[in-house]
Amino acid sequence: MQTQTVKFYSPAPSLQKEAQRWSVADIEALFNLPFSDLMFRAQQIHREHFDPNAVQLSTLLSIKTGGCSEDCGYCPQSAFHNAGVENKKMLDVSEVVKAAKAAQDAGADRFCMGAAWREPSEEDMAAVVEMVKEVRALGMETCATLGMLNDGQTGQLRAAGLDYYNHNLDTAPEFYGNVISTRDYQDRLDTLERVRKAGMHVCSGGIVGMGENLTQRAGLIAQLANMEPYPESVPINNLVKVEGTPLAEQEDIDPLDFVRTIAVARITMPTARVRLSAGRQQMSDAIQALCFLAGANSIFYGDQLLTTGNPDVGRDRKLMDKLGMYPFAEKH
Ligand code: SAM
Ligand code: DTB
Ligand code: SF4
Repeated sequence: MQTQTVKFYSPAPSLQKEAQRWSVADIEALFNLPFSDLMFRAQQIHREHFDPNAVQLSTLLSIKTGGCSEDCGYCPQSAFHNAGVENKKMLDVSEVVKAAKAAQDAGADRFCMGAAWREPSEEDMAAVVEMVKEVRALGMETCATLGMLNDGQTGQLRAAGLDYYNHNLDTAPEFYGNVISTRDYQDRLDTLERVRKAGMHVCSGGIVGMGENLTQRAGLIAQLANMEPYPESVPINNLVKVEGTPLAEQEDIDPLDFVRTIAVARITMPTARVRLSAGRQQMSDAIQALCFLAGANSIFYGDQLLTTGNPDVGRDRKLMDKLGMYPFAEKH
């Protein structure tokens, strides 16, 4: 299946309603609603903006794995930790295109290329630009997550046809220092602003279950929801605990608190694609179903995230069938 034009599946920023500023207290109050009330509000808002049974499918590929110079406490690819991830050189463009075609054949509409870099070098950029051009030529939406970018780099990626740039805020500003010390929160906000200025869609979210308290979880959502405009894609990751990382022994959060985070993201960012992201392999079908009910309408699709596992295509197809859900791109 090859198409020439690439459709944007997320509403353009101009379609987002007037900005609403959310205080952390407002968001905490949402988290504290009775579960059924929270779910009902999230469903109402979800149905105003989206087909509630359609799910957008993004496939991830790690184009450069391991040996990263940052010290992010959750990440198996950091050179500061010993998570047993083998350092690999960057994939060839042909390998990336092959993986993208396979993802497209399996039904994915967006292909996200991830690299374990603090920021890309000039040489890295030349290869990534080629990858973006070729993946886009397949008729897929393109996304990349390469670390911090300067203005020249955002321009290069936009010119190559990059649709989305993923750069997560990860957590609230107040909790950030507990997890990462090699770059600060403002660096992340600056990169996101450059991405936006260059005309690309923003994909930004975070991780729950790193030991943050409820106010800090609300603080992450407030940061995202108060961006003007807020991100078109919001990945909500449940921490994948990898042995050898500082967060390996972190206590699991109650799965219903994860569902609540999805619902609060949906309510505060009504037109965003809220992605039920890392952590699905460890999640029951029932909790995933609740996440969809809470307004999640996107997943990572394919048996691998970057270095850790994800449900395979067969399991996800079965889950979608069981729930009467379908890939967004197949019906729209
Ligand atoms: N190196 C680039 C960066 O950090 O921006 C891009 C890749 S990095 C792996 C992308 C995101 O993956 C991180 O910001 C984090 O939110 C998420 N991530 C990494 N390890 C994770 C884990 N163990 N569990 C959940 N999410 C994780
Ligand atoms: C995002 O928010 N989650 C993805 C993607 N963006 C790049 C990454 C999850 C990584 C999970 C750990 C791993 O597989 O290495
Ligand atoms: Fe490097 Fe990204 Fe992992 Fe941080 S999250 S250690 S920047 S790959």
